[in-house]
Amino acid sequence: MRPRLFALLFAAAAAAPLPAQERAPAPLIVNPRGRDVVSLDGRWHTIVDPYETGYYDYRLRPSANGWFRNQKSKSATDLVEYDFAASPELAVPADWNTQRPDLMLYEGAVWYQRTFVHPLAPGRRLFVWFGGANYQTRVWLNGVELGMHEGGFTPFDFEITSRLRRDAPNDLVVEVDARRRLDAVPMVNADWWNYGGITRSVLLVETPAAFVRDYVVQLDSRDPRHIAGYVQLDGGSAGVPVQLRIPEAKLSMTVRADANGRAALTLDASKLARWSPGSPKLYDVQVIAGGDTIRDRIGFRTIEARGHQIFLNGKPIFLRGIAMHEESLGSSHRIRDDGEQRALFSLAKELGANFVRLAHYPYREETPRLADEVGLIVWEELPVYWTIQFDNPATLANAKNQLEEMITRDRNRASIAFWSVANETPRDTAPGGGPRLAFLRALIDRAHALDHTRLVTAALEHRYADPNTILIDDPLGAYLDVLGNNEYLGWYDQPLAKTERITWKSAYDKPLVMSELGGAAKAGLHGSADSLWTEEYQERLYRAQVAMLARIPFLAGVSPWVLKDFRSPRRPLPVLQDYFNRKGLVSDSGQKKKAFYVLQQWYRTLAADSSASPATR
Ligand code: GCB
Repeated sequence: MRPRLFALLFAAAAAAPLPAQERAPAPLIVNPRGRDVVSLDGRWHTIVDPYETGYYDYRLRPSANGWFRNQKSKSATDLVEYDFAASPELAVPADWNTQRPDLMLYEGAVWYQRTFVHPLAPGRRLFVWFGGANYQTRVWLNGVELGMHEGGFTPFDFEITSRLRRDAPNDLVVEVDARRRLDAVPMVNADWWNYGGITRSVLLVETPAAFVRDYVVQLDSRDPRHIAGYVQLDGGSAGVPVQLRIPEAKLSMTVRADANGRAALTLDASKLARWSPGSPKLYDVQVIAGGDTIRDRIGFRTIEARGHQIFLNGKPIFLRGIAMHEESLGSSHRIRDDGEQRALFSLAKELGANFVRLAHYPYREETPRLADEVGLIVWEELPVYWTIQFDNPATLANAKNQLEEMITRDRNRASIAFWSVANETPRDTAPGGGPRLAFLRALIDRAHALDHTRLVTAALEHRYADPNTILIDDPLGAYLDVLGNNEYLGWYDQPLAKTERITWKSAYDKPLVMSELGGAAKAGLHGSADSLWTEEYQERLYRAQVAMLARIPFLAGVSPWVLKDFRSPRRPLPVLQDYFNRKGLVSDSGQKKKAFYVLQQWYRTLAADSSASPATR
């Protein structure tokens, strides 16, 4: 009887509409670390829940003893079948997969629990902010659901002012479900490890009653002698004076917020030094409103696409790039701190890069800040990868939400030049377009509406017009500012000798970034330059690619695939792969392969030459 009842309830729950509180959270608090915050990082109690026992207990019969309430048995007959306090701990922020061998391939639900004490003075507000948790996250405070978030790589927050116990420990319970789903973004199939868990920091953010929720302080793309932007206040803030200060440049302005708490900013920027990879100048910026002060470090630069060139601060630039995953050198886990990300950026710099493609999803919030600091131009990407449900409105709403969170989070970062809306999404079968084109156009429009100071791109696929001609004519190209294209001549697309005779053509007068190219090699495997998997073959492939790329007249940059070997469940070949994609220029432990030096040599030559395109020399 019971199992049957449970099955019925299970089916009912699966079909039930989402209750009201399961909306996406309110607009983000931008730059939470710009004010004093309390970190909730550390060891959290966890329960692995493959059958979603905790969730169905909540949704179907939200009993007094449900997991979300973190209850203890109150009497000898009070049945409580879980115990957070006695359950093992996991580190936050970190993926769970690499913390315990039994979790390496786990993709279900894990419940996290911790307590905190936070005395909050009357009139102050408190938020709990998550830097990112993969993939679906549900949060309860003191037994009350705060909400749910979908998407593994972008931040979200909940206000907890009225739910907080001011003088007693508060119970924070979080369910993270890493299951891949057909309607999700990304979908079920991807070439990287599906790292689950609270992979990024959790913060308590305390604010005054009226506070700075969001702000944009960027050069006006139409008139870069000025800063144009706005400050958005939250909480009864009409008429509140809002001040923007850049002390080093002796710049300051004050304006009053309108009835919606919004204050438009314009400020003379003619004396500000421009940010560039060679001179990554950042200014201390303060936004002050009522009792709230936010500090940031912001760089100022322009980025444009004209004809087939990209211009940084009005000068043509060739992007000497490298693509990467957010995975650490050495231990190969989801990157947890600045040090691990810096190690990847240092390698990119050693290669001679001025550009990084942060594939295939938004990285930690701190990462574009590091790129600002070290001087790397960034391509940031949404995980709209391969095939997703382009005809599903809920999938589009989800992708749009992730796009909005990414752009809202990062649009004050000078390093970010490109918003990429997709990677290798196959064309619609109808020549004029179909659901895929409509879906991606909606994302492009949204990106342009949210930010007119950056270029929108996507990594496209090409086709052969004839055996000697590759044509970039994906209908999506018409809507992009810059074309990305992935090609694997010499690897998936054989033979390598083809690179000598191929001519590249484009249907668009737009810059092209070759967003992927490459081939695999097992570090330390030496042999014939005709045999796949040897360092010598990969080296030969890079030489042939460089020779071909240098002949593409509309090429504005490259980001070969990939900086470091990375974990992927799609790569099982024993000895050669062992569940790693081996297209890295360095191995997972950081050992440089021969091809690294080929690319480094090319980048040195390019850096020494000021002309913007290799094809013009
Ligand atoms: C691609 C994908 C990338 C893969 C790569 C590969 O085209 O964009 O995510 O990892 O190919 O190695 O096959």
